[in-house]
Amino acid sequence: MSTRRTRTIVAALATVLLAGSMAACGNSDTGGGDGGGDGKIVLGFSQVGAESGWRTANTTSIKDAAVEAGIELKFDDAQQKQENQIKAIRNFIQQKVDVIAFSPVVESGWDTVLKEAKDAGIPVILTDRAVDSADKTLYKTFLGSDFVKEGRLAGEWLVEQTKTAAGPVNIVELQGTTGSAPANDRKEGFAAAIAANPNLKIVASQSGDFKRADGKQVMEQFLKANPDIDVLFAHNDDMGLGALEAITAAGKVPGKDITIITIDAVKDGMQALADGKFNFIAECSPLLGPQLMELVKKVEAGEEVPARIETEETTFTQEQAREALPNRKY
Ligand code: GZL
Repeated sequence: MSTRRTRTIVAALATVLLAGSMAACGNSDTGGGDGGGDGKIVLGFSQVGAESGWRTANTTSIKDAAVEAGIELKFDDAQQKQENQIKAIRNFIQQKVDVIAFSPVVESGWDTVLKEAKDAGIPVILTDRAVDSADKTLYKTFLGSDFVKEGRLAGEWLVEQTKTAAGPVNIVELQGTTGSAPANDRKEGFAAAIAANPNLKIVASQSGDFKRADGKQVMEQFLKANPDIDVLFAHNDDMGLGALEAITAAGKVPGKDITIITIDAVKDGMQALADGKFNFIAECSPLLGPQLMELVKKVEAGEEVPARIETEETTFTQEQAREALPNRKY
């Protein structure tokens, strides 16, 4: 075989191997993957995972908005592991993307990799969840909800609903992912709202990791250990929906024997609320894609952006859920 032909085959093999190694770096969808050679802005996005209906809707919003905005999206699903997010961010730095955005699965442990992005001259946008870094120059802005407020609204509704209750009101709490901003902040907001009412007692509180199956499992434990549960406060709809199964299996009527308060307002949660199985939901909108893409264009162009952009959202009672359901986008 001629040397030229051998060289051609070797070069082809090397290209295939290189492409394979890039794809093997994680659960990444590298979009066009041409590094923006066509003049498009290239955004590297590290997503928490696919743990809940909220997260699925958030991913759809981001992917659709990138297409709409003409932005090349390199998307990585970290499967709820911080080490995967750090790996993905380092990958994006190596690929010299224009902007990095991510939803940090937990609040702590980001300074080193965010400093690497800063040293590489790549702006970072926090999306959905925040980090506890003291150095605010490590990211350009934080786009997302006020989770303390969501927890407070949930607590305030319960205070209003129980102000004529005679005896103790026993509450169990399904927390979100341990160490995550939404779990920490929702817990803080709810506790602060009920603090002035000593009859409102949190008798058990444990993480269900924002997942339906874990919510069911932990609720089963709560029911075994606490015969008189009056209220469930779940940090998201998915854990509340899992808990519904455990409550029903225990022969109790959700929404009546046990009042259920959740956060998110995804379609399945709103349906449970409309059906009377949930009693109140504080909304947490996942539809961050369009705002994120506008911010990406601004920071890429070197424009100033606000340090904090808070998502607008509301709350729902059973009646309001029945009215809102037909028009819900997620
Ligand atoms: C909140 C988001 C949370 C949702 C959960 O902005 O980070 O993570 O409340 C999701 O449903 O898993």
